[in-house]
This record gives sequence, C-alpha cells and structure tokens, in this order.
Amino acid sequence: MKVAIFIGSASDFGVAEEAINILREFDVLFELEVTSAHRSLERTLTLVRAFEKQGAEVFIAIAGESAHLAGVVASHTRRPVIGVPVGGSTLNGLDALLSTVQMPKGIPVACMGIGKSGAANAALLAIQILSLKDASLNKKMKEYREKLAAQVETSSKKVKENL
Ligand code: RP5
Repeated sequence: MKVAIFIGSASDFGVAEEAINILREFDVLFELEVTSAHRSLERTLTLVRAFEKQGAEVFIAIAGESAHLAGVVASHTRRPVIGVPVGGSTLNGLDALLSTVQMPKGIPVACMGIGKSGAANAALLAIQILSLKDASLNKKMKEYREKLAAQVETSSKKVKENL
C-alpha cells in the first residue's frame, strides 16, 4: 500500500471516489478508512501509525466543515499529507478550505481545492510524489498529461466546427 486515504465521515465518500478512481487508473495501491479527528481521535492516530508501518508514503485526508483531519494527521507523521476540503456545508466548504489551508507554521498540509476536483488532484499530487522514486509511474503521469493536452486540441476543433 502506497497511499492512505482518510475520510472524516462516510458522507465524504462521494468526494473520495474521485481520488480512488485516479489511483486505480494508475494502479497505485491504497487503503481507505473513515476516521474523524474529533469523533475518533485515538482511532485516527492508531491508523496513522499502522499505515506508516504498512508502507504508506503519502496520506490524503478528506473532511468537511471545521476540518482538522488533515492537520491532525500531519502533526502525527512526517510523510506528506494532502488535505481535501469537502463542500456542501452551511458555508459551502469555505469553512473546510480555510481550516485545511491555514495550517500554522511548522506542520504543513498540501491543501487542494474544494470537493471532487480537489480529491482528483490530491490523487494526482500523491502520484507525482511517488513518481519521484518510480520511473514507470512517472511515465504513466507523462502519458496522462499528454492525453489531457490531446483532449484540449480535440475540444478546440469541435468548438471551431460550430463557429
Ligand atoms: C466532518 O463533518 C466530516 O468530514 C464531514 O464532511 C462533516 C459532516 O459529517 P457527518 O455529519 O455527515 O458525519 O467531520
């Protein structure tokens, strides 16, 4: 297992699926657990230690509202932690964004955008981190980027056909 994903609640799973899809596309092994920084702190800390032992090189923490899951995970590991704020709250995810991005100096969290795009980007960033030591993963990422660029060209042609 290379990537550990924590979601603060089962209600965050729809967002986490975006990260899972990307990790599967790149054949990156991951584990996912529902665990909360405030509802199940001890479980969260136990899981961080267990996943480190199992070889997790990057942690992804996905949570909403006053989201401190990523920060708590980051304070208990020196491996990179990527935080994904979940939308849909009273403040539409702005609460989670600010509490994830505004980590006090010393314990960094790489904060993604709110919601599904943020979760997909979290997986891509995790893969880029793993790619530093994995040439075949690096090659897959290069091909992924080339595919994105080709899609832009295709969509440009389609748009121009309708001018
Ligand atoms: C956070 O509170 C979770 O990450 C979730 O996004 C939010 C709401 O949780 P539930 O009330 O749906 O369990 O801890």
